[in-house]
Amino acid sequence: MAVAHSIAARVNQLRADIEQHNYHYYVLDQPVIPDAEYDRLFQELQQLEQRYPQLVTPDSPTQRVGAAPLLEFAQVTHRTPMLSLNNAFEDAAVTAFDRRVREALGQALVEYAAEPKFDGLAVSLTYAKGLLATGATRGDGYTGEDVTANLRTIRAIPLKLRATHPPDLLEVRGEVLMLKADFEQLNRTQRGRGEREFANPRNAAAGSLRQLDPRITLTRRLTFYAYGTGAPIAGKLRRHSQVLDRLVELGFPVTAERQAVSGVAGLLDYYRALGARREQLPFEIDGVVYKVNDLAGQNALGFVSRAPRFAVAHKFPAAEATTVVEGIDVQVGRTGALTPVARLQPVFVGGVTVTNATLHNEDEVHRKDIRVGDTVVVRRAGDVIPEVVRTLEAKRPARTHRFVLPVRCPVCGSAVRRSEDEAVARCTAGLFCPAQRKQALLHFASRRALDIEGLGEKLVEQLVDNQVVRTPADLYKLGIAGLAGLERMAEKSAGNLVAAIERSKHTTLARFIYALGIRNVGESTARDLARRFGSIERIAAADAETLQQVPDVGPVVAHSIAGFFAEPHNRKVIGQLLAAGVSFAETAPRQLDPSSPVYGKTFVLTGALPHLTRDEAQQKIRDHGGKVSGSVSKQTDYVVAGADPGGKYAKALELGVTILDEAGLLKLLD
Ligand code: D41
Repeated sequence: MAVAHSIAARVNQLRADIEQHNYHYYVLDQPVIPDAEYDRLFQELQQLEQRYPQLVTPDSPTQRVGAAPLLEFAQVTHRTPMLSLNNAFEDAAVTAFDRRVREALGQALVEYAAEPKFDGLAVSLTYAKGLLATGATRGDGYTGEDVTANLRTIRAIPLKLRATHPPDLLEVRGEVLMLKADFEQLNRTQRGRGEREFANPRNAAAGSLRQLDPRITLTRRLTFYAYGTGAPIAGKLRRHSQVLDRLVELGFPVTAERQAVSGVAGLLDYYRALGARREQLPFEIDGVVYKVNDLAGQNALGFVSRAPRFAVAHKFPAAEATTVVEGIDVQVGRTGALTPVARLQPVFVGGVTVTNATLHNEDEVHRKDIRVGDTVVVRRAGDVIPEVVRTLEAKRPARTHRFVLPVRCPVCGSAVRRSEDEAVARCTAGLFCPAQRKQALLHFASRRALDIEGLGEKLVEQLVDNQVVRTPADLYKLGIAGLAGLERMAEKSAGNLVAAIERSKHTTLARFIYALGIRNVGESTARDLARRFGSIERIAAADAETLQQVPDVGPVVAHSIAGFFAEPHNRKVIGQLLAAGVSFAETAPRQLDPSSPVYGKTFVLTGALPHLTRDEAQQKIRDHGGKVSGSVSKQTDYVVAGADPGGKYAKALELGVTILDEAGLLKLLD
C-alpha cells in the first residue's frame, strides 16, 4: 500500500526537526524548545511509523533501540588502532615532553591543543556513507567489543552525519561518560530499589555500556564527547583544533573547554585553570590532554610502541581512593557540635595523605551506614575537607556495628542534646566544656579575628588542660614566665607570643565581635553590627527587634546575639578584655547613602583587577552599603571580573548576572 506523499513528507520533516533539536541540545548546548515540545514531536513520529511501518528507516531517531538482547558481544578489529596516551604526573614531565617536541620539530615555541581528559570509556564510532555502522569499545587498542546497539541509544551520538556529501568512511574517537548529576540520580534510583550503587560515574558508564540488553542502556543517561578521528579526515584540515571544529559540523559534541595554547607555560596555565574548576564541571575528568596542534607536526613525531609522541595526558591527583575505617571519633566544636570523624588507614588522595575524614553528623553516618572496619571511598577535592563518600558493603567484615552517637559529651561528660529541627547534636555544657573552650580560644586568636600569631592548637591544648587559661581575657594576663614552663616553649617563642598578644589589643570592633564567637555571627554580620552600632556597649544593649535592623540579621541571628549578651559570664569576659586594654580603631556608625546604586546590592569578585586589590575593592563596595559574597547565585546582583576570572564568571554568564570590569565598578561607586 502506497503511503500518501504528505505523510511521508511529514515523517521526513519530523525527523529533520528532531535531529536539529538533538544537535542544538547535545552539540551546541543550546536547546531551542522545551523538553515537552521535543517529546511531542517524538511521539508524533513514533505514531506515524507505527501506522506506516514501511516508512521506518534505521537512522530514524525512533530507532535508537531496535535490537533484541544479545548473548555476548562480538569482537571488532579497529580499522585504525586506538593508541594509548603517555601519562605525566608532574610539571617536570610536561616540561620534558615540550622539550622533546621542540627538539624533534626544530621549533622554539610549539602550539598545542589542550583539552580535558574525560574519565569515561574510549569508543570508536564507524560511519559508512554517513550512517553509524559500528560502535566499539577500545579493548586492547586493536580489538574491542561491538557495542553498537548500546551506543545507538545515546542521543548525543548522531545516527547520521550532518553532511550533504558524507565521506565513505569516518572513524570518530571519543569518550562515553555519565554526567555527575545523572550519576547521582542513578544511584538514588538504585538505592530506592535496594540495588547496588555505583562507586563513581565512570563505573556507572562502564556498567551501562556493557549491558547485553540495550533497553537497559537506554534507561541510563549516557553522553558522548568526540576527541579525534581514526584515519585523518580527507581535505585541507591542518590542525587538530580544525578537526574538532569539523566534528562539530558533522554533528558530534566536542567540549567547549578545549583551547589552543602556546608553549609549556600555556600548557601549565591551562592545567591549573581547569584543575581549579574541576569540581564545577558537569562531568568528571582525571586530567588534561595536550596534543601538538599542527597535524604535519604530529605525523613527523610519530609513535613509540603504542603511544603517540605528539600527545601526553597530564593527570590530576586522584580525588577519590578507598581505605579502611579504623575508628570513629567524635569531636566537639566551638559551638558544642558533635562531629563524627572517621580515623582512616593512611591513604594518598587529592595529592596528600589523608588519615581523617569528616562524617558530618549522626544522620549522615546512618544514611551512609559507615562502620568501623568498613572499606570506604574517601574523597578530597581541591582544598575541601576530606570526606567519606560511601561504604563498600561487599567488603564489610563480619560482626560490625551500626554507629551510635554518645549520649554524653566525650570531652566533659555533660549531656548531649539535639533539637528537633537540627541535624547536629551538641554538648550542653557551653564554655564549661574544655573542648568548646579550646575551640573558642582558637577562634578568638584566629587570623580574621584578633590575629594572635603563634597561638596554635597544641599551645591552647596545654593552656586549657593546665588551667592557665579559661577565657580569652586570661590570655592578656599571661607573662613570659608563666609560658616558659610549658612543653616545647622556649623563652624566645614565649616572648614572641606575649608580643603578639599585646599587639592584638589594637583591633577593630568588627574583628572583636567576630572573635567573640557568637553563634550565627560570621565576619560579614560582625562588620554590619559594628557599622550599625559603633560600640560594643550599644550592641550589648540592643534588643532582638533593634538587631534585626542590621542587613541579613533575621530572628534566628538576632536571638543568638541577644542570648549571648544576656549571659552574665559573657558580659564579664568582655568587661575584662576591655579592662585589659583591648581597644578599637574608630568605627563611627557610617551614614550610608541608600540612593547609591551599590546600596544593598550583592557583589562577587573574581579574577585579578588591574588597579584595585581584592581587599580594596571589597572595602569600597562595603563603604557604599553593598555586600560582597564568595559565590555566584541568583541573589548576586553584580559580578566584577578581572583577568583569568574562572568558574564564577561562567556561572554569572549562565545565570545572566550583570558582569562589570573594574572601570564599571568604579563608575557605580562614583
Ligand atoms: O578525554 C580523553 N579521555 C581523551 C583520550 C582525549 N581527550 N584525547 C585522547 N587522545 C588520544 C590520542 C591522542 C592517542 C588519539 C584520548 C586517547 N587517545 C585515549 N583514550 C583512551 C586511550 C587513549
